[in-house]
Amino acid sequence: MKSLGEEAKALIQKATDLKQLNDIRVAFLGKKGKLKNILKTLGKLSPEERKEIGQLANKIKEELEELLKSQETTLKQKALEEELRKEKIDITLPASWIDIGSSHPVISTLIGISEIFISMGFSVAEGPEVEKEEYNFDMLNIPKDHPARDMQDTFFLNNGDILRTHTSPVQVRTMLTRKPPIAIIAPGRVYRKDADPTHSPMFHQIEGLLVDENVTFRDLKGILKIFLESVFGKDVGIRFRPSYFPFTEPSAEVDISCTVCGGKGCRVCKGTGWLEILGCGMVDPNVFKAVNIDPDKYSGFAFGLGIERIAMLKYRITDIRLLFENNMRFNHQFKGIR
Ligand code: 2NL
Repeated sequence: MKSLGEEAKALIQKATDLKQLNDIRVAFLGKKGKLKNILKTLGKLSPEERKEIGQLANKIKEELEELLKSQETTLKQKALEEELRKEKIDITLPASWIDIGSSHPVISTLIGISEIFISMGFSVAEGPEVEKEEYNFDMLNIPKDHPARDMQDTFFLNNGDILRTHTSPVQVRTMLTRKPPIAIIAPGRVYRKDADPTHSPMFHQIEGLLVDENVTFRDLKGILKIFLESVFGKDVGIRFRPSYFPFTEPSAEVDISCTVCGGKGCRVCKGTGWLEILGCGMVDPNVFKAVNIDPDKYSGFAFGLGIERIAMLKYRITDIRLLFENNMRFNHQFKGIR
């Protein structure tokens, strides 16, 4: 019985997993195990011998159970450590990239400008990009032989319609369907046959129109001053230069002091200290007549500006084509901007 005990102890210590340990338990201490088999032969012994052997058997049984238990604890601990080692997560590995989109610089500029005019009471008007020559040219006092209509400047469709060359037709449509007072801005895409570092065949414009009784050039100057100072800062220089547009009389072009050199003269302003930023004027009476608004009762001002030009100044972009290539290395630089 003693040698049986030693044999069992040796096996328990050599066991490498919990199943082996359980097999040993069954083989030695089970109902049909080796220890029980010996105890079954005790019938032939005297009561004293039986007592002594019985006590020995109990002692061996207790020792084995204790050993089994401690070996079981050791093996369970080892198994856990092995599991933890295998399942270890390397938290220094870079996380998978979640690509979140963002507003395009042209669109954030367009929204920013729109909000300034909305804050002054203008509402946003929209219209089709495929237009009638009537709305895009005729009603704006642009003569049939005007060079702007030329095939070289305007995209013509086979049915005689065109892609709008400015957003003015939106204001024409508004004046045809609504009575003054009118205070609208018309932001959107426009199209001209032009392509170089500062011209794109598709670009964005915002035009504004205000029509009411007694609207003056002073109202125009005041609105544009508020607008330009809120985009370029309170200290921006502003000047109005006489100009010509078929749809306004008088007309002016508006310059701001150069945003790069502050007016000293640099490459961006070509040494002049000024940047041309928008065109404007008082709505020509011929335009009012074309849309059935009485020019003796009403007056109005209008203005137009290119969004890309403003965005390029704001973000110091020197080639307009970067705005439309949709190279993600370019676009990603505008993340977090509005
Ligand atoms: C520019 C100049 C301008 C207008 C647009 C306009 C519209 C109507 C009537 C009268 Cl319906 N005028 N629009 C007026 C003056 C200038 O745009 O340089 N745009 C980029």
